[in-house]
Amino acid sequence: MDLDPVTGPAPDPEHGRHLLHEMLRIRRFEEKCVELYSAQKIRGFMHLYIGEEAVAVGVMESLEREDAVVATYREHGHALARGVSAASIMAEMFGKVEGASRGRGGSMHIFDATTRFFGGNAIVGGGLPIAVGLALADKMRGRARVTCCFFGEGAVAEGEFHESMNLAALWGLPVLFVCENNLYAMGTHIERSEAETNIALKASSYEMPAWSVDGMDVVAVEEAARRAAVAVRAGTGPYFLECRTYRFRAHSMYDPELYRAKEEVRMWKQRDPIELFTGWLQLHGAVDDESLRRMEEEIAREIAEAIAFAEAGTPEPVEDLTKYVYAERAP
Ligand SMILES: Cc1ncc(C[n+]2csc(CCOP(=O)(O)OP(=O)(O)O)c2C)c(N)n1
Repeated sequence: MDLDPVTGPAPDPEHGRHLLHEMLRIRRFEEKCVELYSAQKIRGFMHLYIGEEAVAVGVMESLEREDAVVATYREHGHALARGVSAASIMAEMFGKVEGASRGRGGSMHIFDATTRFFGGNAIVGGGLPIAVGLALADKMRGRARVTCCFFGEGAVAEGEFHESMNLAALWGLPVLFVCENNLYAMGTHIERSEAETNIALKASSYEMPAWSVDGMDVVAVEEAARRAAVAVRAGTGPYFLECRTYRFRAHSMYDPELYRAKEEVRMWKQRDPIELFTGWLQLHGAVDDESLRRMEEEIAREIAEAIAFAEAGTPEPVEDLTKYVYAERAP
């Protein structure tokens, strides 16, 4: 199956600026995270989403408040685009009680029930059965909701992927599967791990509509995701979207990146989703230097406030270490 020929209408200028703003927020937030990591304010593992912003931002536009989102350990972008506050994400990474997961999960385990953001999951493929379970609950209770599940192409090698595809299709569950195919699972190129590298084709063998889309083009992603979400909400069962993208940074903060050529990275950076979209908006007169400057200022302010909030927070007390391991008794 080839790239789905998405030819949707161009977004109106205001919507276009919103999409750009969201992508820039993620980019600038994570660039700041790199500094904070080097300063040891953020500890533990950290995986950046830089280069892949168009996927989370485009897909999130197709979702409603009542829908659920399940992501991976590379989820700062998904959380921000879903509406989890930058402050609670930053406080989480600082290990503070005020963080989304009380500072217990760190970068990889951001949860926020109010925005129905169900992780943040360190286990490759681990979010898939969770999403299927959430969708099963919606189906059993007759709620017309979508559960959107993001995962990398590395998850396709997991048994959980196949079990989840099978049950979602067999039971007609309302899941929007979004595979973020950035070609590499840590240092392993997809061609070294998959006999069939066409992921949408694999998914379609489970009897669900499956399409590939240019994951560097936020307009194309949004258009494809809207179509998918409408179908899922209408009760036709699961839908699969493969977004072809690329991470510009290393897998995590501890990766010397010896497995890919600098030239390949350079080539992909020419398709930077933010630069592509900014150029497109400029071409259509939707942004100019002044509006871009204001957008950057606004984002910088939001991030500075998030850092101040995280700095001022309280470290999770050691006495509480065993708390929440099991659910507290219901009142
Ligand atoms: C079940 C499991 N196996 C192995 C790992 C180690 N691991 C962490 S990230 C990763 C690669 C996953 O790649 P992909 O799913 O493509 O996501 P990406 O990092 O590219 O976003 C692996 C193998 C893990 N976390 N969980």
